[in-house]
Amino acid sequence: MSPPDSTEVISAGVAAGLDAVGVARAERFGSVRAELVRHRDQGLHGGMAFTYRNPDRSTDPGRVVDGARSLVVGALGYRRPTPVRPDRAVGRVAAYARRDHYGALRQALGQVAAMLVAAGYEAVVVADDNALVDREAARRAGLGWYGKNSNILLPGRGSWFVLGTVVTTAELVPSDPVPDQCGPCRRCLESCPTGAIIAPGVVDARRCLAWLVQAGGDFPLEYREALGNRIYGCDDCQEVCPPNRLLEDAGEDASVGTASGSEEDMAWGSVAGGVSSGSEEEMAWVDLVELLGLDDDRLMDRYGRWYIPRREPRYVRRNALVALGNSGRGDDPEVVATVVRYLADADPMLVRHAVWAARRLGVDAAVPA
Ligand code: B12
Ligand code: SF4
Ligand code: SF4
Repeated sequence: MSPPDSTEVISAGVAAGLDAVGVARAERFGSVRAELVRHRDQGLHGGMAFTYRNPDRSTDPGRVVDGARSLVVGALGYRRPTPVRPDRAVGRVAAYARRDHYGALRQALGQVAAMLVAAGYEAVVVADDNALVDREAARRAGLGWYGKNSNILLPGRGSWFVLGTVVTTAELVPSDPVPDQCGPCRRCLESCPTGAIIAPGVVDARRCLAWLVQAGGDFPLEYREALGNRIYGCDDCQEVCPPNRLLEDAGEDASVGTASGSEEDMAWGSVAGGVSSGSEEEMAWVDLVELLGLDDDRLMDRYGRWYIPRREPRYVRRNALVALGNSGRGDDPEVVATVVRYLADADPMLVRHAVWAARRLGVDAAVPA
């Protein structure tokens, strides 16, 4: 079999719709394994499983493909401008969760894997599936550097990218690493609404809103106000980040828009595979009264691709009730009627969040004594 050329493989990734592609040796991620164990020992993982479940496995590409020699790592840009907030009680969805960008990413990486398989090598795609720490693969493949908010930033293009890898037995020439470019900036640490970035590069998941909306149980009382109108994900530490802001202020998106799509799609980044439903406004801003009126099936049809504990729709409702409480719309009869309905819900957890929302909205009279 003829040895594959890194340049050809990278070009194939770009042709498949990826916005950046790099190559790394498939060595163990030794220091990351130690970080995972340290985070877990100190409780910073907040009970998450994901890559923490088995640090030996998620830091060893050889566990994905026996005899792995190289990683081909791809980044796909997902950021589009957040539409103006509608003038009603709405919940905000973080940019990465508005459409199925992971599906699009896997599809593009799948084309790279198919090319390697056709050349006689083994090649397996891993992306956001906990088999490998994706950011470390991206750092090693020279796609970017670890920001102090722990995201990988691509030089000149910022962090609005999802990341994934093809683990392969092919021997490829590795890309050069990217040096740190945060410099003295500390904006993400200073702007996190809950102080979750406890040191440069270290996120305490117990305080991180992006984790708390995905965690089971009651939403912690001390962070309910800080949750604001978010119902899934949190973008604050990326929105304040100067490399991201520079691009937005210039009216450009981080990605180059190589995939097919409408003119608007092209201008605001690639949506390879075009997996989307609903307008940008509907995907970014969810009408809370409407969401809280959906039955389980319809709710999961719309939001089932999110990470929801044990796939129980009650957790999406829990987040929506907190956001409704924070909406400041205690004078809107539909908002009040929704909260009152949940005060009598069969699920005690939702009743507790409805009580909190009623008090926060100043409609305490609705709460039974
Ligand atoms: C668990 C997880 C989470 C958890 C924990 C986040 C975290 N920081 O680990 C929660 C639910 C909070 C989360 C949130 C988000 N996530 Co997430 N998440 C993951 C997941 C499944 C594993 C991450 C992991 O293993 N972390 C392990 C810990 C130890 O690593 P770390 O915190 O990143 O720490 C590293 C650096 O800090 C660095 N480091 C160590 N010391 C120092 C010191 C300095 C000075 C610096 C600068 C760095 C540094 O080394 C550490 C080890 O690699 C990956 C998917 C995957 N399979 O890899 C996606 C992933 C990391 N998430 C992603 C995204 C998009 C997000 C959100 C932006 C989503 C959102 N808008 O809500 C937020 C960002 C929050 C944040 N600031 O990190 C993307 C990141 C893309 C990118 N460009 O970096 C990933 C890679 C998914 C993907 N495949 O695209 N996520
Ligand atoms: S995602 Fe939000 S809560 Fe988590 S570290 Fe970033 S700004 Fe803080
Ligand atoms: S806000 Fe500043 S410190 Fe934080 S990741 Fe961006 S450039 Fe780095």
